[in-house]
Amino acid sequence: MIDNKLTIALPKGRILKETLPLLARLGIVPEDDPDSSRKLILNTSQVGVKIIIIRATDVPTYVEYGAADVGIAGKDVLLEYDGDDLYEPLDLGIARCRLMLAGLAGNQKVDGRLRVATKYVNTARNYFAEQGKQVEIIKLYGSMELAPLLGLADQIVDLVDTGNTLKANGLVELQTIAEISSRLIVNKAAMKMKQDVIKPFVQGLAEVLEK
Ligand code: PRT
Ligand code: MG
Repeated sequence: MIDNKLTIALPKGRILKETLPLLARLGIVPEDDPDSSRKLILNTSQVGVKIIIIRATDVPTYVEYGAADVGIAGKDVLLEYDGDDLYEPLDLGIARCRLMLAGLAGNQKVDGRLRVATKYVNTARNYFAEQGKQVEIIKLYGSMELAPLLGLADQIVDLVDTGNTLKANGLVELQTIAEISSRLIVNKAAMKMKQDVIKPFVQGLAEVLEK
């Protein structure tokens, strides 16, 4: 079905907070306050433009399958995402941080294979494979900083911004794996079939970013 509507997928949390002002400058303002509303689909000040609010890790999935035409996701989420049917036309430069390898301060002896805890298992595996290192990756869903403290893992792969979280837990930065910021992603079919709406949207966002 071809229509001229635009559905934008946004993750809740810090990316949403930093994205709403950019959309507002394009004249796209949600009708309900995303912080207080329980609605998952928000109408906006522009007829036909909807915002859906979902988990950060679900944004690429909604966009790849065309359930949303465009979305905004952290590069960390995109690196980890197991699909490649997405366009990534814009770096929004928001929600910046680094994906890092970190470990306990001081020299750490590792018996046998290095154990690395992370929620970014694909990215971590690729990173160590590129270095020709055999490591054991342990999947966690949060609070990675805890793993080395309790001996669950020797090191972690996690996002670092100020470094305060690492420091507070006696961990130090070992290596930067990737510089992270949020990206606009676009469904490939929509990019062709809905050019009339998508092109001005991408262009408008690019202009807002330049100012
Ligand atoms: O559900 P989930 O927790 O996965 O995501 P969320 O809905 O809570 O989203 P949110 O608000 O945590 O944002 C996630 C996205 O924001 C990430 O995918 C990144 O692209 C981006 N981002 C930018 C960050 C950070 N900076 C960041 N510092 N996401 C998380 N952190 C965490 C980090 O994991 C660590 O625990 O903040 C802590 C480190 O911060 P510092 O300042 O102490 O170093
Ligand atoms: Mg979080």
